Amino acid sequence: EKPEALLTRDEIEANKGDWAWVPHPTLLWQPARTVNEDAAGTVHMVTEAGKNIKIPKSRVMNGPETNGREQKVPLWPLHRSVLKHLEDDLVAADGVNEGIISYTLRELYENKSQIYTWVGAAHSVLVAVNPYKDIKGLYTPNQVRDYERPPPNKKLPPHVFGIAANSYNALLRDAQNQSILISGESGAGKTVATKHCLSWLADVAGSESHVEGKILSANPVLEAFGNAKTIRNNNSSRFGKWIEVYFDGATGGICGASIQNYLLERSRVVYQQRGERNFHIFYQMTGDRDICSRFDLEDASAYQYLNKSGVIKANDVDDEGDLQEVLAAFEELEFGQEEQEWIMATTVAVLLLGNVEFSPKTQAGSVQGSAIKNSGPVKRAADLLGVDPEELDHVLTFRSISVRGEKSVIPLDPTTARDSCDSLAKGIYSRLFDYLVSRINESLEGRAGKFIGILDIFGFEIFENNSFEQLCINYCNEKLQQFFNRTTFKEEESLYAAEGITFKHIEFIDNQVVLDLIEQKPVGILLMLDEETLVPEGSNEKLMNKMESQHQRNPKFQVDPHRRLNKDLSFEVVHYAGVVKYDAELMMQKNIDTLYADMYACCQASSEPRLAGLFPNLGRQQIKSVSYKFRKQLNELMDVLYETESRYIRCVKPNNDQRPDRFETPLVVEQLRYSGVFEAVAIRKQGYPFRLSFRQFRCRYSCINQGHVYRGRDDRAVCEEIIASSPHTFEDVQFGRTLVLYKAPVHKLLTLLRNLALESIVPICQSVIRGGI
Ligand code: AOV
Ligand code: MG
Repeated sequence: EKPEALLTRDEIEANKGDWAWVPHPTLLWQPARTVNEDAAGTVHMVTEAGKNIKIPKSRVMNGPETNGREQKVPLWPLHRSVLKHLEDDLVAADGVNEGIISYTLRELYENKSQIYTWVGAAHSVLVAVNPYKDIKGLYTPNQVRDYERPPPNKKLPPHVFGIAANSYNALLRDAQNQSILISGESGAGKTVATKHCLSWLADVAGSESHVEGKILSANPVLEAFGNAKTIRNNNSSRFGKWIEVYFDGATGGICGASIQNYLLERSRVVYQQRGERNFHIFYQMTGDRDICSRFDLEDASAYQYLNKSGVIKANDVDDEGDLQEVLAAFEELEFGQEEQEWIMATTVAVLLLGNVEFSPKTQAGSVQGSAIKNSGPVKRAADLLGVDPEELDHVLTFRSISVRGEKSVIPLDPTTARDSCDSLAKGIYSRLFDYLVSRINESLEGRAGKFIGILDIFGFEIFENNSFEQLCINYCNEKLQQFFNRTTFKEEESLYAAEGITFKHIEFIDNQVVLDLIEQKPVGILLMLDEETLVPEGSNEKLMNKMESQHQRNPKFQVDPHRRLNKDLSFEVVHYAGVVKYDAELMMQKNIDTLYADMYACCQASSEPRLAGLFPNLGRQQIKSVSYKFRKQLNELMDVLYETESRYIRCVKPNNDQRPDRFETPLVVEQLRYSGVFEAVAIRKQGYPFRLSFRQFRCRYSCINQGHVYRGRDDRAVCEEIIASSPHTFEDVQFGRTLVLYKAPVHKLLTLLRNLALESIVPICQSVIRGGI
């Protein structure tokens, strides 16, 4: 460990006056020093850059340290010296507040290209800032090896490999299942982090059967069918996933894996916002000559599902190269030739459904349903799907309904026919995606032994318009946040118990109230939605009224008092990460996952057994809503998670333009709030966030008692003496079984004393630090 840059005595002199974080227009916070306070109650301060500023005393609040949600702008105290040596660990930084945390991340990112930082000494929470560029030497085989076998005397920097390595070591040591929860906004780097974890595990653990190669091959397939260019990310995952990698307890090798997928964004098949694309696979296929001739495909611009958003070629997306990867992955995963053919044929059929045109059929002057204008796409799609073309034509233009047991057939007008054609396309595509996942799972050799699970799932979302999808996503994030808080706090308490020290019960924010609002039986929002979806006369408006009367006294649920007058169907939920306004306008429609019975039956009767298999016989009660299915999946996931030891990667994106070397502090701080980093730090801060082994403490701080000779003595005794013999009073230092534990004020004083000591004895101390004590 190299000695840190030190303050000179002059600098320390110049630092007289209390330092604090004060607001800054673009950086959010900047360090400034108090010069004096006038009689009118104004505090005069000087910023680091030498600028004079004045702040009304009423805005100067010294502490308390916040969880980042304080509305009033406090001045957080700091000592200037702490900025001179930035910590790898946000909890070890002086104090925990937006100022020091954003300053640390920004400095590390901009000046050292260091994108990873720990939150807490346990190295179970990692913040990763997306660099949007390749950082040389960060993921080399040497790096892989370092985290596998840390070289003695080398302190490894925070790294995504560190998270993977800690999980793997804990799995082997404790024979306990492990989890890595990766979160962050769209484009923050979750999927890249997932790949780094998987590739580290594949490299280090390996396997006898080479199953790790298959695990890595699953990715190109899932990304081709489940990722798309969005305005936020050129390779955005439009589904969530949980991957369990299984290990052989005896050899430590990988022996299998399984993947669970969540909430594919099926609406993208038929519609994309301007500037976005459909799923990658469509462009990969329409861009390949061989595939085009085999399936009689045209250029992407010929398809309605691809030519409406204005983008066909996406930057940084190599459709041709990626297709080759997909084909190679199919081979690796042992998908048969004929099976691959079927997957492509089904994908083409989906595209063709988008090109079916409906024209109105009039009878006696009024529209009486519709007729298909162009028979080409329907015939071709029917052929590819293995269904009867006339039957397909019929289910696209008519719907049978039963009224009091009487069956009848009603014609669909062109708009309704178009919509139901879209829902067929979405229904087939999303089932195809499920098929791919389950086939990949078959190929990954199933479950045996202990696992490391990796969750790559959508982070908290607040958009201008939020609907059913955001409600599901944010509900999921509430669940994960609760898990995070509960386990972080439990981990803290159990460490103190293991060290045998006394501590106060740790307080933490539990978001059960919001969770109840969403999921409690029978009146949680999602349950009321399901209920309304089931009743024949249900409507979004009735749902809104019911929710309002049910939850009007719930502080986490808010509606505009004038909403009925304005025919406004929106409500707000106070989430842990902020208030989100949801639009109930289309909630019911979005919650229904069933195709019209005729369409379902048509697909079920397909001569293609694989397609027919995607449409199994359903009992009536089995027809479940999207929300039902997601809640069930999520609760199963939570049950699994609570049985694991968990680690977290909080991915952060530094700007909204996917650009390197641009760190926008307010954007970063907002994401840290959403991801609960401040909360984690706050929980850890309540206890003893600073903890060093006796040996580490001794090496670091023996220099503060100059003249004392500790050679040949027990580490613990030396630590106790360092504290006891200092002329300063250290409040609240605890000596546990293996660690010295203390709080921020002690850390601050120790750092200051060490800096002063090192300054006067730098030459001696440097050699001491290098050689170890
Ligand atoms: P996401 O998974 O969090 O978004 P990705 O993992 O796809 O985000 O990352 C987005 C892009 O950021 C990648 O395509 C890379 O170009 C870049 N990137 C991310 N991490 C790194 C890294 N460690 N080094 C270099 N570049 C990186 V979404 O799936 O949209 O929520 O739904
Ligand atoms: Mg992703």
